[in-house]
Amino acid sequence: MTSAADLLEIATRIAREAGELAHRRRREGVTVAATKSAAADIVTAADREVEAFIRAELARERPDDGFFGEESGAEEGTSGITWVVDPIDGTVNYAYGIPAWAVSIAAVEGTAETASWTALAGAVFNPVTGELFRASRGGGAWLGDTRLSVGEVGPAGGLVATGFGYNPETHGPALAQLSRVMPIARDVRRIGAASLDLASVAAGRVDAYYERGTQPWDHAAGSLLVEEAGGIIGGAPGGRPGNGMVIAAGPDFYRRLEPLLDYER
Ligand code: LIP
Repeated sequence: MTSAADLLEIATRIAREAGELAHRRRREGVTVAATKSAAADIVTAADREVEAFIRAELARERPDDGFFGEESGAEEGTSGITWVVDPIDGTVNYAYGIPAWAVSIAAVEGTAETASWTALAGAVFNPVTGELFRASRGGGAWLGDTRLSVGEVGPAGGLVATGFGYNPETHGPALAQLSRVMPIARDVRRIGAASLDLASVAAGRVDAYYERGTQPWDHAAGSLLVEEAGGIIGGAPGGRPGNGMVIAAGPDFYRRLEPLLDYER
């Protein structure tokens, strides 16, 4: 049985190498290879190349594990461990040259597709800033030598990060929801990469993050960062972030934020 620390070592090495590859490709120019759910929902050639690199590295190091990636889909393994991968989270930022995108790699126990999983190790690497956030279950969340912990929210309210998916039908309800959150918010941020939103909660750079419609590859690694930094992760279904809503905050602010959000409890 491999320890969470061993899985984390693999995740961090591959995240770093994959991030450097994505960063090199960014400097050479961005090629939009396809669109997905909407014209704004793009896939670049680098998304595909970087995911193929990560998949090949994992297959070499951990041939019995499953894989679940944003660009190339799922493959069952036999070990009970699945790697949940977003090669470039924040692809729109990547395409525009906004330095907020990251490689997100998590090792989870269970089947990621059904959201019935427990993350054991996670790495989120932003190659532009050089920051590599990492966590293993029971081993804490870290940025370099600094152990991360969620922030304390003062009387000015919490700094709240959120996101809006690509489906225009969800935008009206999302804005209505945001207007309910504003009274408890110091201000609102839209960072544009769910993994970095979650890393920011873990690091106390924002006090909360919520978004509807994120996928396991967007939040698997970041959710573990938040939990290991003393925060709460919630949403549907069953309190685990699924395809519905992901909510992340320190315990006190979570209790204030969660009742304001619309999702199937
Ligand atoms: C994106 C997220 C972003 C969210 C988008 C999308 P991608 O991931 O991180 O925060 O609002 O809907 O899922 O597609 O860039 O990997």
